[in-house]
Amino acid sequence: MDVFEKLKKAKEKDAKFEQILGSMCTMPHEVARKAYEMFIETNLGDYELFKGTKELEEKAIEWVAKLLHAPSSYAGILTSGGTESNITALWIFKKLSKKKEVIVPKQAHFSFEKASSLLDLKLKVIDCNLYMKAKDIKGKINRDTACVVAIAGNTNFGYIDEIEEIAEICNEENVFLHVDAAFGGFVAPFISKKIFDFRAKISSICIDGHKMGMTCIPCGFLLLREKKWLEEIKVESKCTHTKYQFSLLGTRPGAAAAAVYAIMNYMGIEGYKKMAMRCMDVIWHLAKLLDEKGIEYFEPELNLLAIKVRNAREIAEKLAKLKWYVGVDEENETIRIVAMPHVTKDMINKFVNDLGKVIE
Ligand code: 0PR
Repeated sequence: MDVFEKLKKAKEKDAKFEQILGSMCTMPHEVARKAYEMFIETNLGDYELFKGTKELEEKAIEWVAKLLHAPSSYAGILTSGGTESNITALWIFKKLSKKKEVIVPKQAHFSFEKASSLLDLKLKVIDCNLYMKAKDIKGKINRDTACVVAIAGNTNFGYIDEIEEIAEICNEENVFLHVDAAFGGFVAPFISKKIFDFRAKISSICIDGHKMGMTCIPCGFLLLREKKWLEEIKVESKCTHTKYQFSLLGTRPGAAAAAVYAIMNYMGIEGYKKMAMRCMDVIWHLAKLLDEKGIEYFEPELNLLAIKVRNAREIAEKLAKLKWYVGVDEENETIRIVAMPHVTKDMINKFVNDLGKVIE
């Protein structure tokens, strides 16, 4: 068999985006795909060889820095996504503070467990309800605290923590605050009045291009309030043209930088705003249909809606048999729908109809 025939056969086994309702990824935009292909061979690990690609990376970082109101002292890193960004933030703050405890809300993404294991950090998990409020961390910061993590768009509910208020506390207590906006970063600025970025007294923030940024996987950004903090992870890259690296990964896809640069320029703020509003329209449509059927859910804040069910795992498996792939949260007994750009009202209509049959 021709190898491309084999590839086709493999792809046939993959779920199609017309069936995927619980993912935070989406079909990359045509413009991003084209740019990715053009830069497929470039390596930002040796950026002295790829000066043009490096410029695109810098411009893409500038774009998100502006979106998130970074001060002029900022530095940014293009990463492979939320996991790498979160690990890198904690790596830097562990080194700067020389402390080993990190405060995270109960809803924090499991990438913080990876960071804790890799960096030998102790996670102090705040048992907060749905999202983290300022009062939840009162009295929790102590001499061992390196950093606090807050979330703008948590994985389970899409809720935004009380970041402005939490930032005030962290500032008073002199501890770093990292904001995980991997999911919410490309939606909240356009549809929410909440301040979760550098306008609050945060230390760092991550935002993912391969989620609501509509670019190709892998793409995330980590922004730091102070450029000098990058020195903590500076490594001499001895055998390349490039003298220093400031990232966890060595070889890094320049194609990711080109793709995200291209799509940001193509969409512009207005384009992302329109898309975020369209996604919210789909999520409100879902809420209306669930109301009509008397199915309970957690009120959505962003384009993510958690439906209350009796046995989340079982329901998700039944839905998968009908070729609907949703997120599963066994702890809260919910199934998660994320209205990513590929999700249409038509898909939602059919899905709610099938959901009704499954939970009967
Ligand atoms: N921070 C938050 C708030 C997240 O929701 C996620 C991923 C991450 C960090 C980590 O990002 P990367 O996976 O890019 O490193 N949240 C989703 C999850 O794990 C990602 C996802 C994507 C899930 C596609 C399913 C799927 O099909 O639940």
